[in-house]
This record gives sequence, structure tokens and C-alpha cells, in this order.
Amino acid sequence: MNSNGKKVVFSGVQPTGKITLGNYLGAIKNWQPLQEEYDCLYCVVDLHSITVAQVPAELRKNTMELAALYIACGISPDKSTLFVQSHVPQHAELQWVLDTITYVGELNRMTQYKDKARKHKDNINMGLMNYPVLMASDILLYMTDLVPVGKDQKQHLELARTIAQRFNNRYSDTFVVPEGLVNKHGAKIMSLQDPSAKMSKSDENENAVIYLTDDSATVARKLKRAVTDSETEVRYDVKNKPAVSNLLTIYSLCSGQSIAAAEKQFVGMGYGALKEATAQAVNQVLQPIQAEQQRILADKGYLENVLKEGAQRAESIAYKTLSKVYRKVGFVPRIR
Ligand code: ATP
Ligand code: LTN
Repeated sequence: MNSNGKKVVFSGVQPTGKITLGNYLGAIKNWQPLQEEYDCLYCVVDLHSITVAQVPAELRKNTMELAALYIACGISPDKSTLFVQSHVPQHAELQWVLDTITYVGELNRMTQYKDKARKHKDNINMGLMNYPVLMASDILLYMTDLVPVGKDQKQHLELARTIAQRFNNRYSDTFVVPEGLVNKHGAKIMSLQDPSAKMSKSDENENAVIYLTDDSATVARKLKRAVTDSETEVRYDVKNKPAVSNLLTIYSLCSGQSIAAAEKQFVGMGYGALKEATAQAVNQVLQPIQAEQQRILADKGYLENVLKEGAQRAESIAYKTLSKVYRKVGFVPRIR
């Protein structure tokens, strides 16, 4: 909780390339409504992104594009604190302290680490392993109550809770123990080509993923080529019809209709009709976001100013938390 008695929300996405419909439906889409009730901080987590090799010029571009995308998705810089992680040095500083109360065994067990280590055998760096501790630091620095994320981040969030509790037990009550906020539907949008795998930025098969920057013809083509299940009935049944259930989830979230209403709408119609309607619904969501993102990117001064003010606001909170942590750990305060 913050000093006004409002609950605090924190979340972030890595600027690692093209943002997917999975990132949007599973995470970013849910951020906007939270702004009305909570004190929200939304961060472009660039420090996390370099755990996998990045091209510096592209990382800079992706960072600005992602910040513009947050605003285009309804994050208001007047209501929320929007900033870039590397602009606030306390994230990395707190991570160091938290590292000393996190066990190697805990990090070794993380599914994302194991997946990424398998995918990037030539670059299993310490940062990749330490990734969840940096994420815990992001969250704990702001006394965060709620963390809206997709299902794949639940394990990291559980570790952040463990770290918070461990610090509190060892040094006295300091951190808020955060809760995850995971969607009932859409928390895991699946690949269009393999409904057993999550839709992922880093998928090598372009047809498996809808990017937020895809134009309407591309969206329609990818959905037309999406794999389906046996039989022809449009029915939500994740176990027996995973591909169609994934399309129904996307359709429902983009059209605003419930899954039950969508099932009714497609009675007696085949998969082709569902794919077409889904393409239309997705395009109706994407087009205004794309236009708004371009408009924001065209005004570099505006975006830079938003990020400057966001970093100042974030740092003033982060500074206080870090000072408290340093004091509790036993570091001698610096005299200024
Ligand atoms: P990568 O695939 O390269 O690991 P990513 O697509 O998982 O990247 P992140 O920046 O790690 O992207 O995730 C940003 C947010 O999007 C997180 O909250 C994550 O839970 C959510 N997310 C990612 N993929 C999906 C998905 N397929 N369905 C729902 N939410 C998702
Ligand atoms: N690991 C997250 C990104 C992330 C994050 C955070 C999410 C970094 N720090 C703090 C919520 C809160 C991911 O989505 N891959």
C-alpha cells in the first residue's frame, strides 16, 4: 500500500522484440482498468531483456516502441507511473541484497530458466538465472500489493513472495508480500500452430504468433492457417479441442462476448466462420492501438518527457525503500 492508502500495482514487459497478442490479452490489456482504483506502476523491463542477447540499436528502438504501446493500450501517464527499468538504479541495487537471501537451488528449479537455458545453450549467463530475483526486486521496491501477469509468471511471483517473507523474517517487517492477478481466460494464449505451446515472442514460426503490429491481411492469413481440431463443431473444450478453444478465447476477449455467447453464435457453422470472425475482432482491437502507437512515436519529445517524469516518480519511492533495506541489513548510512 502507498501513503494515500491505495493498493499498489506493478507490472512489466520485456522490450525483446515484437509484442504478441498473447502479451496483450494475458497482461497489458488488464492494466488499463486497474488505473482507476489502484496506484499503478508500469515498467519497460530492459534490464531483464539483456539476459538474452540483444542488438543495442534494436533494444533502444524496442524500448521506446513498447513505452508508446503502453500508452496506446490505455495506460495514462497522468494516472500511472510509466517508466524504463534501467532509469531507476535501485532495481539492480536491491537485487544484490535479495540475491544474498535467495538460494541457487531455488533459481535452478525455475521453469523459465530451464526453458531459456535449453534454447540458448551458448549463453547460459548468470543474469538468466538471476532473472527472477530482479523481478522480485521490481515488485518489492514499490511495496506492491498486486501483480497482473500471465500464467507463465506465477512461479516467479511465488518466489518473490518467498523472498519478501524471508527478508521480513530475517530483518523485521519491511516488504509487502505481493499477490498475483491472473486472468481467468486468456492467461495463456496458445500458439496458432501448436495449441500445446504458449504463443511466444521468440517462436521461430511466424504463423504461430499474431504480433500487435500485424496488418489486417496478415492477421486474417495467420488465423486462416491456424491449426484446428478433429470434428467440425465450435465448442469450448480445452482438453479435447485445444486449438478451437484457443480461437474461441481470442475471439471472446477481442469481441467482448462471453465464450458461451460465442459458442451459440457459431452453432451449425464450421471452423472457417470462427476464424473469419476472430480475424475481424482481432483487427478491430489492433488497428486503433497501431494508429495511436504511431502517433505517440511521432512525438519523441512527449514520450521522452513521460519517461523522464515516470522515472522521477518511481525513483523517489525506490530510494526510500532501498534506504530502509540498507539500514536493516546493517550498512552505515551515507552522510550527504
Ligand atoms: P518470450 O516468449 O521471449 O519469453 P514473452 O512473450 O513471454 O517472451 P514477456 O515480456 O516475458 O514476453 O511477458 C510479458 C507478459 O506477457 C507477462 O505478463 C506474461 O505472463 C504475458 N504473456 C506472455 N505470453 C503470453 C501468452 N501466450 N498468453 C498470455 N500471457 C502471456
Ligand atoms: N518476467 C516478466 C516481466 C517482468 C515483470 C516484472 C512482470 C519483469 N519484472 C515485475 C511483473 C512484475 C515476464 O513477463 N516475463
